[in-house]
Amino acid sequence: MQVVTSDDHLKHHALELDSTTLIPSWETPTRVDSVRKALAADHPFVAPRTLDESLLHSVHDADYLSFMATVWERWAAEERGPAAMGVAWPSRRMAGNRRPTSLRGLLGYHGFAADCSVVADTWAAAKISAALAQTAAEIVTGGERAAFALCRPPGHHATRDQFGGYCYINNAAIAVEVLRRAGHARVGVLDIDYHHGNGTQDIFYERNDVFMTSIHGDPAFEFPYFTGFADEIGSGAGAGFTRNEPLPAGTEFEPWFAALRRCLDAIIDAGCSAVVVSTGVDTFTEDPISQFRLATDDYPAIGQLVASAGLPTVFIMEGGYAVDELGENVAGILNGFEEATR
Ligand code: Q9C
Ligand code: ZN
Repeated sequence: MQVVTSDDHLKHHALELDSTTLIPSWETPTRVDSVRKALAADHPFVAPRTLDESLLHSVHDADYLSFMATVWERWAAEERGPAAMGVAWPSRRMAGNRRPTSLRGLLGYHGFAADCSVVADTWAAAKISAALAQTAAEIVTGGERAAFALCRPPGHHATRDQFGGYCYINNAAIAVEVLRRAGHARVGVLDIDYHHGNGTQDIFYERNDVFMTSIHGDPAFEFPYFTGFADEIGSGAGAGFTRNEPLPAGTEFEPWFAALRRCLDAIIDAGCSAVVVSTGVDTFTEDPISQFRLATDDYPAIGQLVASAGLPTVFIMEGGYAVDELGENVAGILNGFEEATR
């Protein structure tokens, strides 16, 4: 399977608030090395094509995009330290829909979590990451059965107008738009990252041309805490086109895999003609920030099941922080998929 990858992520390494200390983000540059090492022998690496900026505008609001393009410059001019992040976010019983003018205000307005900051090279890296997703989707619309975008930074937490959860541009949504523009009338999203794909859900919540599914740590205890409950099913034209599978801490492979079957069945039943897999492997038992118990040996079966749907498939890298095993776990999914399609 073609793996779309680039070195342009390397200079992006944000800081995150851990308890009361700013630490280097768990979302590290070394993650890409781990995945490349595990894929190098069996899969060709290809470079990204030029980003089609109109895709960014299909997925994100114009005021968010213009803010993100200039936030680091503004931050550096005000000399506020090594990483730009908010201190206050619109919250319950605040109207929350008026856009402030100051840098501090805008960082809160266009962000939603203190685990995520902007450094000098963040926006450049995020745009390349989006180009990786675009390219993988174009490889699939060009006739390949599947492709993998080794995206970094990840994307599934980024909403139409907010960064958070290590995500700035929603790469999975970019891939969906490429598939839609190429004529796929309805596209499924299978978000298997440990965390709820709140950003992807937000972007497509009122649409019936995208069927969004996510399996994740129950937001009652896990980040992003406020979305991903089973009763979130879409609204307006999109009612019934979102499916959430929140699961308890300590979930093992068997119940997790049963949830995956339900999601894939729902995508097939909805008549989707292509699928985007938000491929997080922070479901791994040894993940340092997550609480599911999948084993390295479990990952090939995930790829096999996804392949059994028979659909053109775009895999997008999301989370996974056990860096030593990250590559092997991703390779398990992709190799399982390929073995089942051979
Ligand atoms: N102390 C993705 O997997 N912050 N994002 C955790 C840990 C939230 C993860 C803080 C994790 C976001 C793409
Ligand atoms: Zn995650």
